[in-house]
This record gives sequence, C-alpha cells and structure tokens, in this order.
Amino acid sequence: MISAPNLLRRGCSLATTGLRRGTTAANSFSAAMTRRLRVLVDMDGVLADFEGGFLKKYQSRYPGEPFIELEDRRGFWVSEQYENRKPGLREKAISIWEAKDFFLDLDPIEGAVEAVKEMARLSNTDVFICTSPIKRYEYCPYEKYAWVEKHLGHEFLEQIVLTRDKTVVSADLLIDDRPDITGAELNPTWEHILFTACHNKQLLLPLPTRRLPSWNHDWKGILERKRSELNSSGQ
Ligand code: DGP
Ligand code: MG
Repeated sequence: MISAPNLLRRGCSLATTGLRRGTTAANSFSAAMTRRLRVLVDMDGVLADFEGGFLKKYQSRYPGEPFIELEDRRGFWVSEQYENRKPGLREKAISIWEAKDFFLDLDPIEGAVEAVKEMARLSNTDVFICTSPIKRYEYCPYEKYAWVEKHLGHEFLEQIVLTRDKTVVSADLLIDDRPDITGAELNPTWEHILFTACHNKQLLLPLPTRRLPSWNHDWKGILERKRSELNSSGQ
C-alpha cells in the first residue's frame, strides 16, 4: 500500500474534495492518484523574441554590415550564419546579446504570455520556464529573471529553471525551439515539442517529434494528449 505522502512525492496531487465529502476510500484513492503534468517552457524563441530583438539591435549598431532577414534564418546558431555571410560577423553578432539590456528588452512572442499564464492555471499542471543563459553572465541571468517578473508576474519567479543542460531536468513535456537538445542524460524524461521559429520552420522532423507552430495553435490539445498517454500507460 502506498501512503498518501509517498504519492505526493511521486508527483500525484491529493484531491481533498473527495475526503471532505465523505466519498468511498476507493474514490479517495483514485483522486489521490491524479497525476500532475509537468511542462517546461523555453524562453528565448518561445516566450521572448530573441531573433527579432537581435535583428533590430544588430541593424541599429552595425548599419553598414550585411544582415539576415528573419525569413532567411537557418540553423539554431545565429553567430554561425552571420559568420558564413561575412567573416568577422560572428563577434559582432555575439556582441549584441552580450550587451546590457538585450535580454530584458526582448518583446514577448505573440500569445506567449497569455498562454503560459493560462497553462499555469490549468488543474493538475505545473509549468516551469526552462532557459539556458549565455556564459557571459554579467547581464543575462539577472535580465531573464527581470523579464519573467515584468511579463509574467512576481509569482512566476518560483518557476524559473536556469540550466545549460535541459536533459537533466525531469518533466513530461519540453516546449522548445531548438531542434537538437542533448546533454548528460541520454534519455530525458520529457517529450520535446518543437516550437516553430524562423530558424527551424523548414526542418523535417524525425518522427515522433511534434511541433507547436505558434501560441495561437492548440497547445492545450498537446498537453491533454500527453496527459491521457501518461494515464493510459499508468505512469
Ligand atoms: P535556449 O532558448 O534556452 O535554448 O537558449 C539558447 C541561447 O543561445 C539563447 O540565449 C540564444 C543563444 N544563442 C543563439 N544563437 C547563438 C550563437 O550563435 N552563439 C551563442 N553563444 N549563443 C547563441
Ligand atoms: Mg530557445
């Protein structure tokens, strides 16, 4: 017999309503088994418009240099594509996101703030913002926290996971625009949902990778499908 505290430690929510209403022990047990869904939501390219913010600041700081229209962006690494366009542009590209206020000034992606707030209000759902800071840490980690507070509210600061390796974070879903997410854990617990961005829209995905084309698409359907898959597999 699994005790209620143990169920809670396993990520189940103890629904007390059944207990309060005096329903049967079996009902209370099944309520206690309600599995919470844990969703990781990436920040750059999913909540915050890294690519749009980059292009705007790059053009203003280096008006004489060639640039890449968002529709022509290919590959996750901005600096690589710029270097390929013209040797020497790698450092100029990097100088943009290493500058003060770059991360703080990013606009939210359309629909992201509303969607994440709504996701956090869904029952039996835990939402965490899982984001990789750049290694030049003078501004980026602070500004990521400040961005979350500004756009999602103070209470969301509890939900931030800053990590360079998302594979070691345990969850059911990871909504992220990076196509290849690798790290120390070869079998991450999460299923990666590729959030469509200018740099990945042309990629053919290996099955069974799923896409979320934008926050105007059916993100709730993705969560519900995952919830029912987990329930039917008894996880
Ligand atoms: P994430 O969205 O959590 O996977 O974070 C990716 C970070 O990498 C984000 O801050 C943007 C940044 N990034 C994008 N292109 C480049 C690049 O070419 N070089 C470096 N160092 N960072 C990049
Ligand atoms: Mg990203």
